[in-house]
Amino acid sequence: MRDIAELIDALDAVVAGAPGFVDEPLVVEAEALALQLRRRTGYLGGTLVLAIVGGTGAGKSSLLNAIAGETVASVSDIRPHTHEPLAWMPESADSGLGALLDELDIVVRRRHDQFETLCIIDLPDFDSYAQAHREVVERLLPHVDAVAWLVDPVKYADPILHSEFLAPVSQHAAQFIFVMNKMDLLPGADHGTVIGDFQRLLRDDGFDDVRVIPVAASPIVGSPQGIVDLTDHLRERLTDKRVALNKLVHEVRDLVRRMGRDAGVWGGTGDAFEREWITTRDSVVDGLAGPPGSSQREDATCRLSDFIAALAGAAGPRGFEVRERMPVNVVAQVVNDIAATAATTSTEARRNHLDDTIGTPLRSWAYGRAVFGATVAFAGVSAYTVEDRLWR
Ligand SMILES: Nc1nc2c(ncn2[C@@H]2O[C@H](COP(=O)(O)OP(=O)(O)OP(=O)(O)O)[C@@H](O)[C@H]2O)c(=O)[nH]1
Ligand SMILES: [Mg+2]
Repeated sequence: MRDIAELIDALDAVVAGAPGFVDEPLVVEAEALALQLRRRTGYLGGTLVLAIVGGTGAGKSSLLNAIAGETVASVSDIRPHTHEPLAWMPESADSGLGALLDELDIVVRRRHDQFETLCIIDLPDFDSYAQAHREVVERLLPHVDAVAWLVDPVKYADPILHSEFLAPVSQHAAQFIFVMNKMDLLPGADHGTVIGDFQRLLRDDGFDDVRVIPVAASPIVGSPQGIVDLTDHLRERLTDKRVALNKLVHEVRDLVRRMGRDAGVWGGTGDAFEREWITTRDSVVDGLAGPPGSSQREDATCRLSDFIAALAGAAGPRGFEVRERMPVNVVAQVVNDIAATAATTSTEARRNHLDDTIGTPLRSWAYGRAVFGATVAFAGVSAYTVEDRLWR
């Protein structure tokens, strides 16, 4: 179990195996939860995946380098520069992250051990303002946790940027982080005005209460500025993400537990069945060979009904299913038949008869439940594992 995607698979397996074992409303609830988990946008794992997007020359590669504290991505004055997307990913990332990058066709990957829960994707400039630009972002949105939209103090107000790219994706506002780079090009006194103006334009685009983080990823003079504010913000987002995922994992665990309880699979019906049944069957057949009315026969009958009662008891709320499969009159009929033929048939034949009439139907019930029990147990263990990894 490496990440939440696998937990969802485990939940799906429980949902698939549940009909017939679990009450319908619980199955419906589990289906809805699995769907909710699958529809959740963002990367389903304990790492925050951030894509940096923005026009060519905004400083996307420079920003990644500033966060990394070293040159990870190549930077140039020649536009456009980055031609291939690049992922800066934790050394210890879960396997799901590699699968995500495969899915996004991101081949260039730089490993790091600095910020072990952060993966940053530096994207090439997509021929600014072409339809393709927005499509790339829209394709990314369901897979990444956040998109950092990078602008600079010169181009932030470009009407096409707002009408063509930002306004159409404003329904995803929660996933966006706006970063204004190259703040060193502005006099300090103008910082507030320019940031405020950008925020106003974003509000008009449909991004309410949006925060703009000012940075200078590669200032002409001095070292990068504002990077700590940005990384602090990313850490907060990661915490929020983990809390939200944790809540979902808890819901999965609780639901799986309720399904297991409803199905009676915690009672351990299954593996013990064979051993118990063989002993019961043989002693019942032997006992029923005793003389009519003898205590031997009575004991044998009791042993058989005790076996059925124990199975029903272990199934908890589903015990009635055992009674339905094996009504008292059917059991009485089988007992009579075996007793009546004791003198004329072999022990083997009578054992086979008891197997066919009582053992086999109960066995299929108990084994089906045991298989479902294993599925439930796997999902339960998966939920614990994911929770553990989420906070590690
Ligand atoms: N003055 C100043 N220049 C910066 C800053 N950040 C980046 N630059 C410069 O802006 C230019 C473009 O930077 P890149 O990081 O290559 O920009 P990019 O967005 O990755 O560009 P593409 O790969 O073409 O999409 C480079 O010359 C950087 O040195 C900054 O904070 N201040
Ligand atoms: Mg670049």
